[in-house]
Amino acid sequence: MSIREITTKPYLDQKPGTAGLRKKVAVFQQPHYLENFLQSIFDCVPELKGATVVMGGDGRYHNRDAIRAAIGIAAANGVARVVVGQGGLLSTPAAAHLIRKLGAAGGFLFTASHNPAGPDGDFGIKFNVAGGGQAGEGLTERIYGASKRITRYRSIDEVEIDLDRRTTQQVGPMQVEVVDCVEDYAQLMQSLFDFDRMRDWIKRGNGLRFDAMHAATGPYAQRILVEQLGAPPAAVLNGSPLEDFGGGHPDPNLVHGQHLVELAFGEGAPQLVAASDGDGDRNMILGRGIFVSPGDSLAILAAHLPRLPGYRDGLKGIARSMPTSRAADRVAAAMNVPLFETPTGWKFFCNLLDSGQVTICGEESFGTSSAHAREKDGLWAVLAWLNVLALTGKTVAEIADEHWRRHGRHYFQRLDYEELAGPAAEAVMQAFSGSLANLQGRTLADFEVTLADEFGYHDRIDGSVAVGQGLRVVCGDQARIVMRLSGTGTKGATLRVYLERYERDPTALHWRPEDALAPLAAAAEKLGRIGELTGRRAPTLVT
Ligand code: VG1
Ligand code: CO
Repeated sequence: MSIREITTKPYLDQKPGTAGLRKKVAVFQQPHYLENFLQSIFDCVPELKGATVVMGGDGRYHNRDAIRAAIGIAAANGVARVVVGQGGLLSTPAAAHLIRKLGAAGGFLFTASHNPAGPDGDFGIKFNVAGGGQAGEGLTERIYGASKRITRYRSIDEVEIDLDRRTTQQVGPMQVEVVDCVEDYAQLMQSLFDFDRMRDWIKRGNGLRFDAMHAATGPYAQRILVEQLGAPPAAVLNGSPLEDFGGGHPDPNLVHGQHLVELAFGEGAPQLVAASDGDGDRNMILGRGIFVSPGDSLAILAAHLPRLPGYRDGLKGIARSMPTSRAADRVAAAMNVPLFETPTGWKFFCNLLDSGQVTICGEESFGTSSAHAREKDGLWAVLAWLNVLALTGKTVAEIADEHWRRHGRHYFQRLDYEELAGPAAEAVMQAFSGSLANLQGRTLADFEVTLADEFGYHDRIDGSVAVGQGLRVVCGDQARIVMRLSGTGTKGATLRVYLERYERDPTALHWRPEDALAPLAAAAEKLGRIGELTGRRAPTLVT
């Protein structure tokens, strides 16, 4: 193996967003673009040398080429062993688990999550550190800094690797082990949930449908739901991973998962209808005639978790991202465990998980997971729900209803204004921010404003501070409006407006969220002057 030093010039746009670096495929295909970023990681993380590194992706277009390039760069940078999922596939949670299980020094996850794929779609890379969690803010900044100064990268001449054969191959002194992408993950799930009980539940004829959206979770769902839990093969929809995700948009929400909503609300609906996203870290949960909002899902799972095998010791604490509904706060209070509020992005949960302070975490963006991994985990959430259904013998609607009657209901909606011109999106943030100063004590849509500020986070474990993490108007426990700009888009700017309203009167538990939240939507529009500044009369996406 001959190592080459290849001269390169920096690209100045390799700043990772909320979760990794995401760009159009064409951007990643520019000469040395991917190599520059990978080498910048190696330059900032010397621990990778002589260690094990995990690699895999969500199977999208450019995945195999990227893995080959990464193997070459890893070999030239002195990595001892690369462990890669067969076919180049690993869901994000499975990769996080492998990193942890193998004691790897890190992992490269080739994914742009739920963003569409194909030659005209998006590509991306997440770098996860030892332990399995995403690189934190500090390291991410250093990598970005290195990418702006890079002048050379190291690679080897030819990488000849068969990604489809489960064997150990040699690339110079480096070992490349191609592993079954599901096995370790499936074992982990078996250690957390009551598979016998879930099998019985399915055997008794309770219907289940899981949509893998032609992305990473297909093989996982096939092995776990069909082969291990005995669900009929038809229970898994779109189970074969495709490079373009079948032309779809693997974002499990009310818009891109509308066919699932129709299924759940239609005649003879299955008891549980679910989906995950491109890289398998998000989840959507529906039952007969009901959609479970992600904030409710977090709260309900937290309340039930101690009854599931992997969590019998009880909960240490619950964490949620700031915009996520405060339904989990009620459960934490009732269970007498701490509740942590962090900025958007899973990386902010990792220190809390590592230090054993929380057991379950969630985000409103269809992300839920527990201390079993350092990433959100779509299939985990589906199995947790399945286990709760099997354990209680109740329906999803009954479980949600009981929860609301006990804790009250947090109506929640997120309004996304996508592909805005950057300055227009900034102008809305400015307008909203400008209105915060004199809001306190005033009445907003019938609620009294108790706090209006910009959210910042002080991580007590590593002392880091994250500022500018979203603008919020809080009306006590009653209501909230939050505004922030997305950090995952690849086209223009996306403005996210989050609305939340709490009701505990038994007669107010079954409103339509859009009706319950209409006054807050109007208030947000007014404070941010959204229509005037963006020319948009309505959001592009409501979830
Ligand atoms: C979005 C979500 C955030 C999530 C992130 C990555 O970020 O809001 O909650 O952690 O995507 O999820 P943003 O900055 O666009 O709002 V994934 O499934 O893309 O890894
Ligand atoms: Co994802």
